[in-house]
Parts: sequence; structure tokens; C-alpha cells
Amino acid sequence: MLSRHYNPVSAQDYIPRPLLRQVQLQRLQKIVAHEYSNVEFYRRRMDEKGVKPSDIRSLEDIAKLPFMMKKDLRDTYPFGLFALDMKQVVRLHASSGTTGKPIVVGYTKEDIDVWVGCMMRALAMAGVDRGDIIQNSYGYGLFTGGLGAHYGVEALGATVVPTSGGNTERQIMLMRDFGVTGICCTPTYFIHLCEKAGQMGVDLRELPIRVGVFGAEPWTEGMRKRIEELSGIEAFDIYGLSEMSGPGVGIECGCHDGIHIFEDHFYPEIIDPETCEVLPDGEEGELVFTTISKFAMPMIRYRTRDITKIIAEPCACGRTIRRIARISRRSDDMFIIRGVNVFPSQIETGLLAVEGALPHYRIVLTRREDGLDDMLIEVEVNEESVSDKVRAMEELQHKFAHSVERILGIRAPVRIVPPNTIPRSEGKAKRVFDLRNENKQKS
Ligand code: DLL
Repeated sequence: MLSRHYNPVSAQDYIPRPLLRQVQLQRLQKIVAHEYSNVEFYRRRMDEKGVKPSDIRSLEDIAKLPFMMKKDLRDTYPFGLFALDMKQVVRLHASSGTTGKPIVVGYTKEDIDVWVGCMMRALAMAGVDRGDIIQNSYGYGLFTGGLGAHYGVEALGATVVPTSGGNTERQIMLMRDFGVTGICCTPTYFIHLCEKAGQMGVDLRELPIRVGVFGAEPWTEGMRKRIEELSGIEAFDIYGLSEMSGPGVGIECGCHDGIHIFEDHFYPEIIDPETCEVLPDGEEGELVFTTISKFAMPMIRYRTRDITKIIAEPCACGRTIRRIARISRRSDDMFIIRGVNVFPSQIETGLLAVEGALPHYRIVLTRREDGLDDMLIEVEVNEESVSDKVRAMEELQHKFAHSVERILGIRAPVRIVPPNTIPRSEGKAKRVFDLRNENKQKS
């Protein structure tokens, strides 16, 4: 008899590595030839480097190819990187980004099938199966999270409840009434859901929900612990980005020790972001991906800005596809305060190490008249930690500041703010409010 979690879609997760490398090379050669013939922008780049598709004879030869970056997508907005005629493109998605024009991605019918296949494998890895009822609270629309998870759940044969984000009270009602067994959303939105449920007198630990597929933003082990305590579910970290297709580039298995990459579709490399040299397995650097089976808009050596490392050691689960370490940082998220490089996730780790902290925090950066930068961290705490004694609150604030200092090496004040002061997010949370240049403009 087949075990409950056996699913034929997952067989590719166990492909012998020599065979995987053969598949990767064949697909890489095909995609590079396709890109060179059909995308003028990239052909010019390859010509400038003096590299031709026929130069790709081994997987290592990928290092000869030029990189692609987010700026290239902006510069060729909207369809300049499409490698096929619009008649073959069945869907567009776009990501808003922080500045200016969005970036646009296009898919053929076959590209969508590959994406759906990856999402099926991802959900299967998280133990989702037929009979499961999955609430999909990723935003539907141009964002890839909603439709990506939606079609994956359906293709797997589980039941999808397409709630999208928002209307949180109704989400909790449906979760309870439908007997939802799993949820897909950002980790911050799930925390919000848990809190709202508490206010409504619903204890998620008593509902059938048992699994969460969380991603689209960096989150920490501390956050996982909070989520699992609050809800009693098992939390899986799913990774992806619009440029690769969307969610489902990789996901954790039940060992929760790194994110398995679907390497038969996304070829990973780690580079030194300064020198652009390829780094050996185990070394931390910038994650670079090549889509080797996507034809409407292939991305070759795309610099993700996400910082991680490849874990080459086999995983205890027995899958042969390799893992990357959890992505807790993006090079874009980094800010410098008094000469020290700071990532929001480091602050999250420091805060959540203290008893009573809630994962609702924000970091406000300002510039003083004398030109020095200040950082203020605001955090909410649980009811048990709130005290009307000023002294007790001051002590707790010091504890937070000390815990953050242990990680960052610099001291910054931490202010405990009243419950619900920090705006809750339905999608990706905004943690850093950099007002340094605003001050300057005013003065
Ligand atoms: O966020 C796709 C997605 C949807 C992934 C739902 C997972 C779940 P973008 O909006 O293009 O696509 O943002 C991609 O989000 O480069 C990372 O910086 C960040 N990111 C995504 N997943 C994770 C994760 C979607 N699990 C960017 N951990 C990526 C950390 C993540 N960061």
C-alpha cells in the first residue's frame, strides 16, 4: 500500500544526481540557444562578452554567461525580455517593487504547467494531500503568490479556499466552519490571523488546521517558534520570486533544515556580490538563478539579491535535490547605522529572544541636526508583560536593547509601544522606516 504522503509528482525530488546534472545541462543549452536567438537585449550582452550558445558544453560553463538584474527588467519594461511572440503568452504577472515601474513576467501554457508542477511538489513536501482543505490567503492578482498557490493546491487534488488577503474576521470564520487543514500566506499575516482569532475567542490549536506554507518575506526561527506556539501547526518556509515564476522555487521538507530547490527547473549559484565570482558550496553570498525550463521569459544568471549559501550535504529526508539556507536577508534590506551593517532580521532575532515580545516591530531611522544617525526600535509585547509600573517597563526595554546589542554590536533604544500600534500587514511586512533623507529635505 502507498503511504499517505506518497505522491508521484515528488519522484523528481529523488532523481540520482548524475542524471539530474545531465537534465540540467541539456535544458541549459536549450534555453541559452533560445534566449540568444530571440532576445536581442541578452544576445548583445553575450556578444559583448564574446560567448556563444555553443560555448556551453558543461554546467560549469554557465560562469561564462553574463548576469541579469532587476534593472534589466525595468530598462526593458514591459516586454523587452520576452523570448516568444505574445500569441504564445497566456499570462502576465507584475511585481510593484519599491521604485518606479513594476517588473513584468510572462508565461506560456507550458511555463505555467512547470510552475504548477513545482507548487504541487512544494505542497506535497509540506505533507499536503488530497482531502486537505487549504486556505489561500496570499494576495490574488498581479502578485504571484495567490494564483501560484491556488493552482498548485488544485493540481494536487486538495481543496483550495481562495480567500486572498484581508477581511481577517471572515477568514477565521471560514477556517473554523470549513475545517481548514492548511494555510498559505505570509508569516506576518498568519501572526495577525492568530491574534484576531484570539480576540474572537477562537483557539487555532483546537481547530483541524495543522500546516502552514509561509513565504514571500524574510522570517526567522524565532518567528517560526511563535507561530507554532500560537497555533499548534507545523510551519514550512517556501521560497520564490516573480522572476523565476513565483512561489515554489523551493521549500523546506519536514526536517526544517534548509530549503530544497527544484533544481531540475532552477539552476542555483552563489556569487560574491562584489567580485561576481562563483563561490563554493557552503559559502554565503548572493543567490543567482537560471530558469532552465521556462520559455516565454527565461532568466539567465539572475541576481536575486537574496543572501544565502548552498548546503551540499545530503538531507536526512533522502531527497537528492540540494538545499539553500533559510533566506533571512536581502542585500537591498541592509541599512548602515553608525558604520554598522544592519539587517532587519537580526533585530527580529534579538527581539524575539526576549520573553513576552510579539513579532510586531518596526525600525525608525532618523538623522540628527549634527548629521548623526539614530535608530529607534518599536516593539509590542504580550498582555502578561504589560505592567503599569514604569520601572518594570523600563527594565524590559533594557532587556530588549541588550538582546539586540548582543547581535548587532551597537546599542539602540527600544521602545515598547501600546498594543496594535504597529500596523498589521496582509502581505509582505514593512519593517524599516528610513526618515533620514526626509529630515534633511526639511532642514
Ligand atoms: O514573493 C513569491 C512568493 C509568493 C514566494 C509566496 C513565496 C510565497 P516577489 O514578490 O517577486 O515574489 O518577491 C520575491 O521575496 O527575492 C525574497 O527576497 C523574498 N522572499 C520570498 N520568499 C521568501 C522566503 C514572491 N521564504 C522576494 N524567505 C525574494 C525570505 C523570501 N524571503
